[in-house]
Amino acid sequence: MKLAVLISGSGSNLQSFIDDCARGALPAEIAVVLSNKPEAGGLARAHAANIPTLVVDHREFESREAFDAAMLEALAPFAPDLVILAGFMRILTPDFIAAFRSRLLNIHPSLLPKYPGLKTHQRALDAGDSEAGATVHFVTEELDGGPPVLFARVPIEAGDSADTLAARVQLREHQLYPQAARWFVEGRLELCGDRALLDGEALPASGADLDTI
Ligand code: NHR
Ligand code: GAR
Repeated sequence: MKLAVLISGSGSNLQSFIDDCARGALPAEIAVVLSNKPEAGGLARAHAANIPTLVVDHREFESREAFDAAMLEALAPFAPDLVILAGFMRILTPDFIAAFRSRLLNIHPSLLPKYPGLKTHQRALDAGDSEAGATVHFVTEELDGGPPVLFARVPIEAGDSADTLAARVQLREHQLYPQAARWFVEGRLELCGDRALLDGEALPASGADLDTI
């Protein structure tokens, strides 16, 4: 199965995919890495792993529709079976989502449905939450609202800042995301209407818990 990984930043989640593919833990090939930012650190990770890269800079387009059309055109020759949003920071238009419906995953740094959108760690701290986490979900038109697949909880500790919490959550992300992708690559995970199915059975509304699978 061929993956396309979309990034905007350092690409530590991309690295977990590169490493898992290399050691055979994820039976897939990363066909291409696309960044909307020319300076994204993840591009160097892709180069180091001999993975083709694309830069489609959103600032060069007049509209979200034009930007998404350019990404679709750039990705088309690689014919990805699964598109992985890994710290990709541009909201996608319905046309992009339609092109990859049911084969588009995101990792979001909160326990969805809590804290969709940005600044999740600061919001969890401000709310006095005792735990945070990350959730892998199918991407739909509704921002961070597509069916959850798999989540991992992370404790919030006294003295945490958004940065220390983010670092703790990211360590779990690197286990969580390849596991969800593995289910998809193995043909066990599918999107059916507004539910995610694993082995043909509906997953819980908040997804499966990485600690209990
Ligand atoms: N697109 C759709 N249609 N649906 C989702 O669920 C999406 C999506 C695109 C990205 C990732 C998401 C996250 O995990 C994601 C999910 C960016 C923003 C955002 O507000 C919000 C959520 C997510 C990603 N982006 C600003 C925008 O105007 C730009 C912010 C920036 O460039 O730093 O696009 O959190
Ligand atoms: C990850 O923590 C991911 O959950 C988050 O950005 C980070 C990317 O790190 N995603 C979002 O905030 C999406 N809006 P990485 O570039 O090192 O993988």
